[in-house]
Amino acid sequence: TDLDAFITGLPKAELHLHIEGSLEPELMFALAERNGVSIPFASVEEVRAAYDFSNLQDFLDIYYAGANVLLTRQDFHDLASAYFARAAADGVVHAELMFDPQTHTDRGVPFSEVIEGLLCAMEAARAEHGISSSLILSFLRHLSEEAAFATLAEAEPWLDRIEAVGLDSSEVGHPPEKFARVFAAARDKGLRITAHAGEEGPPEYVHQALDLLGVHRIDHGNRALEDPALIERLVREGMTLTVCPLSNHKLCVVDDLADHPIDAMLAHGLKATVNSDDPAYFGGYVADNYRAIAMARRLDRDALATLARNSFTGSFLPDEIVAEHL
Ligand code: ES4
Ligand code: ZN
Repeated sequence: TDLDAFITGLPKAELHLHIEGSLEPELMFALAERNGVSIPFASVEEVRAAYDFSNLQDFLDIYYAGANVLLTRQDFHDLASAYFARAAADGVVHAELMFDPQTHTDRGVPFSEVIEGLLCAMEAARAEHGISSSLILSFLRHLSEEAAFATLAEAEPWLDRIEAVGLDSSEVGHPPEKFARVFAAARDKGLRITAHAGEEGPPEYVHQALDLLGVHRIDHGNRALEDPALIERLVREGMTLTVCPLSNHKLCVVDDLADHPIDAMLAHGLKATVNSDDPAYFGGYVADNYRAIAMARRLDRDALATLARNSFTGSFLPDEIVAEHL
């Protein structure tokens, strides 16, 4: 349709994408076989049927189980290559990939295998698809501060190839304040900062991400809308929110996509963006997210263009490169 073509044709940056969340069931089976790893599913259909979540933790349990098939640098390369091919077809020209090293190092997979596989695919994506990309190392917030410090130390040899650090996994009960010191250390190393906040957690966690982590953007941020003073602050600071409509629906952050607050965010003057989060698990890549939210909220082309523009201004690209994309 015309709308599909318009959305695909809009140059977009993807700012909120967990590369482990782009593991499609078909690749999960192929890697399970290649690596001799058993998975708790008999078929691709059975995997897809299990993707029926009522909250974030339901999803995370399955997402971490799926990641068990990833063992070698070739696996991480193949995973990211598949994502880039799909993103290119959607009109993504720049992608900032989150990866969860602890999900792999805790299973005995060396940090080097994870990151070298991803970096190899990123280089190929530039050559094959003209997509630029960078890496965001995300700490798992259900694990300890000490474990996050150990992960930052392991990343040391690759810090010139890591753009930012992030914070993901189970939000409630693991507030940003738990990681204030490790994020200060990351900032001292010149890394940029992002954190999931206000997905399931309260507005207070968004305040903490700003005050205690020094974030340059907020992943999700939906629940900031419950706090008028916080909205005003996010607008004043020009803070980008990386919103993920299909994720929000699948994880019951919103009951119905028709009630999604994306246009309310834009109306407040918030710098909202549209992203896929974990596309293999939530039923679509970035263009699917634009399409779904455009239909559900009757967004016009101006609004879609604003969302796409925000994805560049909210990126960690240098200002002069951002300007080339506007
Ligand atoms: C995630 Cl949707 C979401 N929220 C928090 N942590 C995550 N890790 C992967 N996807
Ligand atoms: Zn996320």
